[in-house]
This record gives sequence, structure tokens and C-alpha cells, in this order.
Amino acid sequence: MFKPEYQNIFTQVQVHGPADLGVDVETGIWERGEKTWTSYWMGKIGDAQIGPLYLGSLGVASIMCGATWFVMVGLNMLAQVGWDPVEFIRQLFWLSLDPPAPKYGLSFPPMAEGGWYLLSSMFLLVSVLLWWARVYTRAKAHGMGTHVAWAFASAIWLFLVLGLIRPLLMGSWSEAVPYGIFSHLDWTSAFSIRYGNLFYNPFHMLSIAFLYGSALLFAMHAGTILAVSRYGGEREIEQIVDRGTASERAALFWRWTMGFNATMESIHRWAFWFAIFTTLTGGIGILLTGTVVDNWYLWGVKHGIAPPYPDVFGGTVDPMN
Ligand code: 07D
Repeated sequence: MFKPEYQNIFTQVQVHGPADLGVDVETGIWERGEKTWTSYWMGKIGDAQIGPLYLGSLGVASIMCGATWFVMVGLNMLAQVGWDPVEFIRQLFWLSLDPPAPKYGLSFPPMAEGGWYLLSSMFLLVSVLLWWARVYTRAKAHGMGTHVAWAFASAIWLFLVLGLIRPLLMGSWSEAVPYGIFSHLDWTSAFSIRYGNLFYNPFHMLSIAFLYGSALLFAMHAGTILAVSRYGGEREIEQIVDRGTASERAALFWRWTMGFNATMESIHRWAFWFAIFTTLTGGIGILLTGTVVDNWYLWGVKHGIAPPYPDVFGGTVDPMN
């Protein structure tokens, strides 16, 4: 019989006890916060207990830099609509803070012609790096591994390639990504077309395979655990030592359906590496574009990946020649 409660996206059980302040950890110069409260609605999607929070020096500095970037971008957009808040909201998706024009190369342009873009970018960069340091140091302070920090580093690698490393190699800040909703989408599309269709870039192919693979793994893992949660399957780690029926059933299910099963540990290693490889390969693909390879379609033809167009219009021509 169909039991809709098993398909519910909301957490089914909320248990409230005394506030859990967590294990004892080093906090540096910052006092450890002890304020907590509970939220029924947060309890629907996660732990109902909010807090205690710990921002620390790195967190405060990161948020200040991030907020500076955000406000700089916002004020530039507001200036573009003559400081009219209604027009700001109406045109928000089209507004954009753009990088300098190509003529400025790697020099610092006038503020209104990309100066604000570069200055704000510096704050964004520092903010992201400080947040990474916070993730790393908090993990250390908790006696944890630094896995989350290294996965985050992979995303930062792609972010750095797009906004810093590739523009430096190309000799122009104009190569960087604009800050705007539609403008960054247009940039992505124009980038692909300019370099002969990114679909032929093998690292874009890999990145997509890992991105889709991450989604598939996530669905398989989440589905499996929810399916055995009636046997306590969501207590994943205990299942390794506290052998019950949940993980055995889940493992056998996969051996029956595909002949092989991941383990309670290895499924998380699969997920971790698929996520990391999405942005790691992506960053390599972007780094090579325009620096080593100027047209991915012609590159694909040359290496037997893509077929050349039929000779009816005089064959495939390199638009750069
Ligand atoms: C972007 C970087 C990390 C971000 C960090 C955060 C802030 C602060 C502020 C909250 C995500 C920094 C912090 C900004 C936030 C506030 C206030 C991670 C990022 C650290 N593509 N494509 C990919 C597909 C096409 C293009 C990746 C599919 C076209 C370009 C991925 C399709 C064209 C680039 C992917 C498709 C094109 C990509 C991104 C299908 C034109 C990249 C992975 C089915 C539209 C990027 C190698 C990711 C890349 C990228 C998927 C099509 C262009 C796998 C499925 C042909 C220019 N594409 N794409 O996780 O790595 O990003 O390319 O059509 O740069 Mg693509």
C-alpha cells in the first residue's frame, strides 16, 4: 500500500531536550557563546536547536569584507538607475557591475569604468579566503578532519580561476565575470561561443559528468537511507558497528539490483570526491580556455572528438584566420 508519510520532505520527528552546547573546544580570544533557542520550522528541515554561534575574528572579518563587496555592488547598481529604489527593484535582474574594458588590460581603471569592480572583487576574494580559513580552523578546533575545508577549496579553485588566475594569464581584467544576475549568465554563454562551444572542452565534459554523478549518488544514497530509516538506517555510523538489519538490507538491495554495493563509509567517499572533481576539473577547463586552446570545436575536430562540418560550404573555417 502507498504510504505517503515515507515520501515526506520534512523531518518527521522533533525531540526537544536541554540545549546541547557541544563538546569543549579552544575558542581563542572569543568567548564561547551559550545562547540557544529552538525553531519549529528549522526543526522541519534540520535540527530545531539554533546556536550556539561562534563567529570569531575570521568570521567577523570575512562577513565585513563580504558585506563591503555586496554593498559596493548594490550601490553601483543603484547609481545606474539614478538612485531610484523602485527602478532598482524593477531592473534588478538586468543591473550589473562590470569588469573594466579590454583597453585597460591589467591596469587600474577610473572608478566608474571598472575601478569599483576591481576594488569590490578584492573584498570578495579576501572574504571567501577568510571564510575558508574559518572553516579550516573550526574543524581543527573541533578535533575533526579538514575534509569540508578541502572540498570548499575545490570550489574556491574554480572561483579563483574565473575571477583572478585566468584574467591574469590573459593579461586583462576584462576577462573576469560581471556581478549581475543576467549579466553573469550572458557572460557564460558568450564565453562558450567565443571559444568555439564549451561542450567540446573535455574538462567541461568531465565537470558535467561529476556534477550529474553527484546528483545521482546523492539521490541513491539519500533514497537508500530513507528507505531503511524504519530500521534505524539514518544512524549511519552506528550501523557499521551496531549490526542491525538496516545496512544489511540496503547493501543486499544494491547487490541484487546492480551486483555491487558501496559501504556505509565508502558512499561518503564517493560523494566527497565527485563533488570535489566537479569544480577541480571545471577550473582546469576554464584555465585552458583562451590560454592554451582558442576554439574547442576545432580542437575537437583535430583530435577526432567532433566531426568536421560537411564540405558543402567550403569546409570548416577557423574564425580567427
Ligand atoms: C561557480 C565556483 C565556486 C564558487 C564559490 C563561491 C560568492 C559570494 C554572494 C551569497 C558552481 C564564491 C562566493 C560569489 C556569493 C552572496 C551574496 C561553482 C562555482 C567559491 N554546462 N559552463 C560548468 C553544464 C554550457 C560554461 C560547470 C551543463 C554551455 C562556463 C558545470 C550544461 C555554455 C562554465 C556545468 C552546460 C556553458 C561552465 C560548473 C548543459 C553556455 C564555467 C560547476 C546541459 C551556457 C563552469 C568548465 C559548478 C566550469 C561551467 C554544467 C552548458 C558555459 C559542470 C549541465 C555550452 C563558461 N558548466 N555551459 O559547480 O567549470 O559551478 O566550466 O547544457 O566556468 Mg557549463
